[in-house]
Amino acid sequence: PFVTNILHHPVFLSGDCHTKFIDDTPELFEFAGSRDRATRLLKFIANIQVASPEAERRQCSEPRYPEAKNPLKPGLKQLLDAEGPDAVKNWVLGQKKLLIGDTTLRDAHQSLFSTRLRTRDMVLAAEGTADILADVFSLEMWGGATFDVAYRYLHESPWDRLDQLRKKIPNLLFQMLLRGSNAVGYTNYPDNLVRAFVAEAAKGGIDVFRIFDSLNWIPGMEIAMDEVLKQNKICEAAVCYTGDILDPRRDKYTLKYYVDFAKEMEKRGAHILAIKDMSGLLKPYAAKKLISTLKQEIGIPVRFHTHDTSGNQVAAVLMASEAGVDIVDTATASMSSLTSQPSMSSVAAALQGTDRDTGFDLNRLQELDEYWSDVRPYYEDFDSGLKNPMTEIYRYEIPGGQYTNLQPQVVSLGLGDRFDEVKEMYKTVNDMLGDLVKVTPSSKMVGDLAIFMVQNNMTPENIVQKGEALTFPDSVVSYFKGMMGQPAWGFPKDLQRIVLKGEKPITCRPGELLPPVDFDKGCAELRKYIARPEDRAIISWYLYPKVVTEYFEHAQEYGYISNLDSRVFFEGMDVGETTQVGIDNGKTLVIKYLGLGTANEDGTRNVHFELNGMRRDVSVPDPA
Ligand code: 3PY
Ligand code: ZN
Repeated sequence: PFVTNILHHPVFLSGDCHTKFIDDTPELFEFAGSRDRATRLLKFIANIQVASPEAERRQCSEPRYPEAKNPLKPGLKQLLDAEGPDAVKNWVLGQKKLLIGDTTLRDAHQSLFSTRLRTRDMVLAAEGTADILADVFSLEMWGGATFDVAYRYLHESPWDRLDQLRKKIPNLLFQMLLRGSNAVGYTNYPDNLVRAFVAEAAKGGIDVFRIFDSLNWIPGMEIAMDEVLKQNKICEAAVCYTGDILDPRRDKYTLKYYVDFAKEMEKRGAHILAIKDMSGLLKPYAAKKLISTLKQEIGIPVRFHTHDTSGNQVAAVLMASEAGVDIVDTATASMSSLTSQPSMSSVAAALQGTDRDTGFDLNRLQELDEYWSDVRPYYEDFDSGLKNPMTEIYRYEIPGGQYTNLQPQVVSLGLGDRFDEVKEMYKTVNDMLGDLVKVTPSSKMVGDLAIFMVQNNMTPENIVQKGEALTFPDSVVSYFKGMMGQPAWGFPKDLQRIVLKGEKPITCRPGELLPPVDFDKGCAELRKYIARPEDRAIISWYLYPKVVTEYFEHAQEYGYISNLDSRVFFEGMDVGETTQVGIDNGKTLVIKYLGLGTANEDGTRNVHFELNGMRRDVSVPDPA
């Protein structure tokens, strides 16, 4: 009813769409309450029950929750808010201990189970986290792939995640990963959209922005860095690490390359320089060399981010610590290691009694480890299942997050038995393109091209000839067009011609050509779904129009389901099982599942529940 209300409203039809219109037009809200929120929730559960009636549901016990035992003290968040980013930078430089960043709520689950961690499971541990991790440098809990995945697969708003965590964790610096002009997406966006996104994230509570470009192309970082500085937040500029500085045959990504980049970042006002080792390639002795050199060459704090795919990275962290690194990234032990970050407890234990002792209490860290080890089984279906460290990562150079996604992607294309070939082709493509930095989105492009070449039986020798007749994957076209920026050593010209099929590549910053987005237009579009689209919703819609539209459609159909227990969300309920769902105004719905009913002639099936003690049946389409 709302949709028709608004679309047929004369003011709307006149095209005059301002916030005022909604404020001035209360009749648009008549739909509110017309659809029963409980029924929508029951329908959501009923769909899961109907889709997997026989499935063996995983039994998970109630997690052991970490406790908040101490009154919260003002933390670095308060220092930043009161005195600004330079005060935080100087505080870091004055510390003797090794500072720790925690990635559990972002990179760890992105790299271990395809970014599926739900806000609810984060929030249930939030108060304990605020206490136990009171001395971390920052909590990485936003950005990267979490933005898209939250909307697309979890049907929840990443902004809501930010709000909920902020409320319960007022003391810690919140950090996000920002892909420069690609923001939290896979392609360059118009400058005004990148700026609006940064400003809104800052307003929502992000304090530290780790900014990188997927080709280490500095113009791709400019707009985002500039806006973070304008917002008076912490600008952590990242150089993506690839190759091997200790291998003289890898003569593109040398020590000098990284030092020059770091100096440029310092000159441009970065408060922190991050070495972003997304594939875990910075070996222990290389870490020592790189960090001791950087500490001599630049005056801002140096931070080390890595993935432990090879099993070598606790050692690399310790070498970095010896070399004077200021901050390292780790994850809670039960969310650490392999494609994720090294374990916080391991690093803390290794440094006990040294002059770089982190000060963390291992017993308290264990409370967090226990919680996350109890929660992980909910996500088993998305878990990569990797069992052992792999030094093959030094050959393939595949980022932690991509490694766990590549296999299911290859399987879904029916190439499951050719995964080894795809990995080998990933390396071949990298060599063919001139040795690239591979991180989202350039890594996705390399992966897409590798799969495409395996599918079409292509080799570097025949790709130009065979490629004449083929349409290349979108990411590959976008890359060769220059829409991901410029690779330091240029494009292979023959291949570029074949991929672009006559289209002209660009050589400038894509943001100079992309027309600014018109936020009023996005606002009008979203009013089909929500009465008062907030700026954040409009920004999200421009980043991911289709995904965000589907998110709002889902919300219209099923309501906001983010308070649903994760076991129910992923697995459904056993007959006789009860679950409680908090809705607004402090109300709780008590839902008991009674079982599947009969199939109806119209292709639906009845599903029986008890809602707050009263029998409620809903019918949903039956795929069987
Ligand atoms: C992302 O861009 O999401 C990454 O984690 C890159 O490492
Ligand atoms: Zn990472």
